[in-house]
Amino acid sequence: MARLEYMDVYFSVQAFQEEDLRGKSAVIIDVLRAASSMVTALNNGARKIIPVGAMEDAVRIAQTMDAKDYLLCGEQNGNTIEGFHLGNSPLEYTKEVVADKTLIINTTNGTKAIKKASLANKIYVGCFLNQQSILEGLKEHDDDVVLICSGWQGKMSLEDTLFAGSVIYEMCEGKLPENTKDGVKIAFSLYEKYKENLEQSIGTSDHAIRLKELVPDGDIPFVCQKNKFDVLPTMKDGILINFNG
Ligand code: 3SL
Repeated sequence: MARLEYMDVYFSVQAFQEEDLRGKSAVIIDVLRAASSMVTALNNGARKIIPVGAMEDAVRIAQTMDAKDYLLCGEQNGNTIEGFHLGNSPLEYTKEVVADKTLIINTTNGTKAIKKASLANKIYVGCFLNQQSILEGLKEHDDDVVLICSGWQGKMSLEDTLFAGSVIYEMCEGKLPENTKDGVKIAFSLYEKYKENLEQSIGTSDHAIRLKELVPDGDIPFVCQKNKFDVLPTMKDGILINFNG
């Protein structure tokens, strides 16, 4: 069982070094929207996901595969990348589109956080949609845990911090012990403040405002749903699979 006093929260991809994660378990959080899209895709039958840190890597990996087996996915500045099959809205990742496919995904912050976490013992991908599966996964081992908020280009983001806070809140049943790290206290306190109005507060976050002109209206309410999918995206040899699948 992961213990709260050894847990920490990093608030952006740039807030940690690869070495910080050695021997620990990491939960990569990107509520808007990479984690939400990956969790939805795995729930809807995607065979596996290959997260990449750069567009060229996505194209290079695709060239080694049969065209019928993969989809190139992701975003650049919130928009679908030219020549890619799917953007980064979880609403695009339906059964009809993703079942049995390998998804090669490149996003601005989320996939970079996953790649940077490569020294961690275990790497999970989490968001509100699979919160309960993350909590169950963290009960399975004694590793120290870091919750990594992808944020936006080095800045913290409200929605990722709220999810980190929500995980912490559930782990301590709403009563945070004093002997926790600053990051844990910050995320917990923020969640306590906004927990009754999650969708509204995320809907007015910097990231949501930035996305307003670019993405379907349904993205925000969709990503705010808790425990919609029993999916535990787990990295194995550079590939994300559903550990619960
Ligand atoms: O930064 C990311 O990884 C994306 O999830 C950002 S966006 O919401 O698709 O713009």
